Amino acid sequence: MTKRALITGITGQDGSYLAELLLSKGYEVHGLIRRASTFNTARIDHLYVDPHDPEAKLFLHYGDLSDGARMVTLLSEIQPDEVYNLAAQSHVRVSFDEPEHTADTTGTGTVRLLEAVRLSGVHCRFYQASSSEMFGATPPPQNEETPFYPRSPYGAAKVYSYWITKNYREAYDLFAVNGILFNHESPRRGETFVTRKITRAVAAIAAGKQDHVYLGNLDSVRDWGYAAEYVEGMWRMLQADEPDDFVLATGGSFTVRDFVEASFSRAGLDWEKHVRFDERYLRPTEVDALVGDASKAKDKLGWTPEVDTAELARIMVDADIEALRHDGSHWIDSPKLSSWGTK
Ligand code: NDP
Ligand code: GDR
Repeated sequence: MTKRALITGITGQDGSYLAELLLSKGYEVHGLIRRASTFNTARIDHLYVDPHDPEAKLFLHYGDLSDGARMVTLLSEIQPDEVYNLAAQSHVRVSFDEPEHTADTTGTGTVRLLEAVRLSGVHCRFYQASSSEMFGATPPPQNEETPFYPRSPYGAAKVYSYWITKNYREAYDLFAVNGILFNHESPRRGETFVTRKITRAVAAIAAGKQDHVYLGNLDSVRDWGYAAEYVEGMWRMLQADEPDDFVLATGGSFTVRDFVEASFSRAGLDWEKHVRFDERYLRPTEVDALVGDASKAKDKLGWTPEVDTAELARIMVDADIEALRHDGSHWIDSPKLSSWGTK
C-alpha cells in the first residue's frame, strides 16, 4: 500500500530534500504551504507534476502552524501515515527580534499539530524537528543525554517542542520522535544563514560583482553536515520499531572562520581581503560550541553521514558559482514554473 506523508515546512531547505526522498521511496507526499503574495515554492518546483495527472504524488495545501483548526481539518482529510513537523521560524538571530512570533510558530505550533493528530484520531507517526540549539551553553560533545541550556528565544521554543513531543508519546502512546539535528546546510540553505551567506558572497566576489561581505562572530564552533544526508536520518527514525529521540551530527568541529577560509580558498581568494565585521550580526547571547555525538543513530538506525564540513563548503561554493552562471536555478533539475494547482 502507498504510504502517505504530511510535511510542514516543505518549502524550506529540509522539506525539499525530504519530499524528494519520500517521493523516491514511492510515498504520496502532502505539504503545508503558507499563502504568500509571491510564489514561495522555488525549492520544490522541480518536483512539480500537474495534480490532474494520475501520476501526481505531491500535493500542496495552504495552512499555517498558527491555525490549529486548519491542522485538524487537514489531518482528517489527508489521513497521513507519517507527519514530519519541519515548519518553524528557524533563524536564531531573528528570534531575538521576534521572540513572541518565534514562540508561537516554533513552540506552540508543535502542540497545535500534536493536538490535531489527537483530535482527528489519525493513526500516524510523528517527527519533530528538534535542534542542537537546545543544548546552547552546555559544552560539547553533546548527545541525547546532554542537559539543555538554550541561549535564544528560538532555542527555548525548541525545548518546549521537544518536551511536548515526548509528553504526547508518553501520555497518548503516540509514535512521536525528536530528531535532534546539528547544523546541516546545502546549496538550498536559506541565504541569511552564515554558511550560505559566505558561499554566495564568495561566488559574487569571484565573479567581480561584489567586493566584501559583513559577518559577525567568527569564533563560534559548529558541526556542519549536509542536509540531503540528514533527511534520510529523519525517515529512519520513523521506520524504527520503537519511538525514540536521536542526535544527527558529523562529530566535526569548525569555527565560522574555518568555514570562511575553506570557502574563499575554494575560489582561490584570500578571505582577509574581503570579510568585514558588523556588530549587527552578533547575538545578545551566543552559542559558543556545538559538536554532536551521533553514535546512537549509528548503532540503532545505521545512519552515518559521509560529507564533512570541508567537503560541504566545496559543494556549496561550487553550486553558488554555477548558480550565478545560470540565473540561480542550481537546485532545479527540471524547472517548471507553476502555481502548483493550489487555489
Ligand atoms: P527553513 O527556514 O529553510 O524552512 C522553514 C519552513 O517552515 C519553511 O517552509 C517555512 O515556510 C515554514 N514555516 C515558517 N513558519 C511557518 C508557519 N507559521 N506555518 C507554516 N509553515 C511555516 O528551515 P530548515 O529547512 O533549515 O529546517 C527545518 C526544521 O528543522 C526547522 O524547524 C528548523 O528549526 C529545524 N532545524 C534545522 C536545522 C538546520 O541546520 N537546518 C538544525 C536543527 C533543526 P516559508 O517557505 O513560507 O517561509
Ligand atoms: P545557527 O546558524 O544560529 O547555528 O542556527 P547561523 O548560520 O545563523 O549561525 C551560525 C553561527 O555563525 C555566526 N555568524 C553569523 N550568523 C549569521 N546568520 N550571519 C552572520 O553574518 C554571521 N556571522 C557570524 C552566528 O553568530 C552563529 O554562531 C542554525 C539554524 O538552522 C537553526 O534553525 C538550527 O536549529 C541550528 O542551526 C542548529
